[in-house]
Amino acid sequence: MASTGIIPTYQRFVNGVPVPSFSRRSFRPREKYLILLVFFTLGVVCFGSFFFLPEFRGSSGTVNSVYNVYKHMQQAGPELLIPAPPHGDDVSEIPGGGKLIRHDVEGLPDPHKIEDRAKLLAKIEEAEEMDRMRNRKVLERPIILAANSPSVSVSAAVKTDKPVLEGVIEENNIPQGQERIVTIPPAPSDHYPETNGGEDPDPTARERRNKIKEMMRHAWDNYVRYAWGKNELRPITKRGHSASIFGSTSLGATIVDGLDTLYIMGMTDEFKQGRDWIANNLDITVLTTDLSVFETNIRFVGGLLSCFALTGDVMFRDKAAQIAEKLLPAFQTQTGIPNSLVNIKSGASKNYGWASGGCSILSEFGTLHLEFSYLSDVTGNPVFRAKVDHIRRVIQAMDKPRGLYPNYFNPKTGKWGQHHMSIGGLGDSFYEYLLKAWLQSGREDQEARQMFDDAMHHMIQHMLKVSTGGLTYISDMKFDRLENKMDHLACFSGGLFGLAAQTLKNDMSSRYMEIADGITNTCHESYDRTPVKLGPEAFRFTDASEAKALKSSEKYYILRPEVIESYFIMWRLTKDQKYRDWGWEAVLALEKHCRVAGGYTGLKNVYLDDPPKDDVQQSFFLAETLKYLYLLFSDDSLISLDEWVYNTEAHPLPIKGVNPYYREQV
Ligand code: DMJ
Repeated sequence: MASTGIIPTYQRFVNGVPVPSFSRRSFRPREKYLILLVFFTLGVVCFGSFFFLPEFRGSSGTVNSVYNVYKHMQQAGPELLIPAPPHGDDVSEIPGGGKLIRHDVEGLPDPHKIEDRAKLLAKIEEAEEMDRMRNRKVLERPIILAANSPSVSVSAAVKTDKPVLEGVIEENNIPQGQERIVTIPPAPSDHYPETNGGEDPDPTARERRNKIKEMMRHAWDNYVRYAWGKNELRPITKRGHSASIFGSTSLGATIVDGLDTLYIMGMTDEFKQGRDWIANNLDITVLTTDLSVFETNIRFVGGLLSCFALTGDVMFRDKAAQIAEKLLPAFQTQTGIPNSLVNIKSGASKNYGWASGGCSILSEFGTLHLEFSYLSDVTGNPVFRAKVDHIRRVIQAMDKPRGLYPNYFNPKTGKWGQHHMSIGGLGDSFYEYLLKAWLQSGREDQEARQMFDDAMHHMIQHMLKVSTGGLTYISDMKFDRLENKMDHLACFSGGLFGLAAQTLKNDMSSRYMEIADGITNTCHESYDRTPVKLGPEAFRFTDASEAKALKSSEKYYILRPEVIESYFIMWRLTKDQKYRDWGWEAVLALEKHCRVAGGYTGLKNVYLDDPPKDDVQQSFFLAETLKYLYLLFSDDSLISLDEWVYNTEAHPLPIKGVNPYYREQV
């Protein structure tokens, strides 16, 4: 008799006769449903438990959790179901250093237990490292062991817990007194070490440095008060301002650009305030507008990477990577040379129409190398370095008119545009990044140094001039014609030649130093020959006039840093007091003519006693001008030139192999 109850009996009947269960071939539909239900419930419980494991619990909700679980399962691969058998004498790296050996002999420790132990050890090490980070003062020098043994090679660096300097120094490799050292890993914390030191023994220098810190406070506080989150401040009308280079959106450019200056000056509260704004608000992925690849790279990517290096806070690194990824579509051109502008939403990119019929610009595509290389090293993602290496290959393979690099390159045809050459606007930082790529690489990127020396050789031959009054300058060149003018932008080259002279002693170095001294002097003259003692945007050399602007469109000063940058570098290299004196003249002039109640403004005509003001506090005033002034009056240990290289926006990036703050992914 068939069961009529609600609960099934699982007894089958054939013609009313009970059939023994062992002879059954299949289940009844109700039984099948029940078994399926049991398996389904078990599956849900097992899978769901992943989400409650503390390791997988995401801080930002379900989507993260699902993604984390998915990632972990992906990583686990087949071992998720079948544990991998012990496999020979398997040696694996333990995160944080050391080696783990798994044996394949029965009775020896279970490999999974060893792995657990390794994970535990790694966690302990991580916790200890965080403790060390909390207790360490930033920019503290690593422990240095005297280089007694002349036989230790630079590449045979010893990895230890502590940064150690040892070994021989070779010309053209690591500078005197420097060696390869262990890098400090990124830290997930926001417990920043304080910036200490850098105080000069000279009391006047200390006093002046304090004054510059006060200027930074004035610039920053007013930005916070009147333009917080906007790109820049209008210090007279006391509101936000956005130059076209930032698109129309508020991206907090002043925060990102000025943040490492706050850090270096030890303005901890302000730094924290800026850091939190970046963490919570900076998101360029929502933009629908065009951004300048160059400006976004040097100010945003460079600024964030500098803060990452200084603090170890991975938030900065991740934001930098997120932004740089959004720039990558600009590289999708026939030659791989990026366009100037990229639309963040669509990925479409283009060049400026005025740039020799839609060319890419040398100083723009040539000023990505430092940030992109470093980004690859700290993220472990090779895509960024591949892009700039490709640019290098394309440019290097090109024929160069008289050995010079024109300012324009057509990314579609692979040909140069108009043959205009300059170490000022449109060319400048391309040359800067050749020298600095070599420095940043710990002097391993010999190709970059060679390209720099070749370019300078031809520039000296064709474009370097000395005026009737004895002023050294580098003119622009348009096809065969020299234009006897120098941009304010070109004044950084005083420091650049100095750095080139000092970092490699060869047959060019003394000539480089003469030029460095000459150009920095000329740029100072361009300041000194104005009533306000701040220099014009460009100055010319004629029979009647030297180092003065002649066109009204060249007479403005927009708080630019380049002249002061050269004072700073030349001071560090030569210790000639005149560079500090000139820097102080600039401070007095800035205070007298550019400081207003709401911050600092540019001037429209430096040849007037009381020039009209432009009402813009440029973000590079905080990033560069004030930073270089502060460092000019600090001692050499603060952001040492032996350990750091400044990107073109004055954001210091660590030198590979000699600076423990390099923090590459290992
Ligand atoms: C800065 O944004 C950078 O230095 C860039 O290389 C050109 N100059 C401006 C400031 O003058």
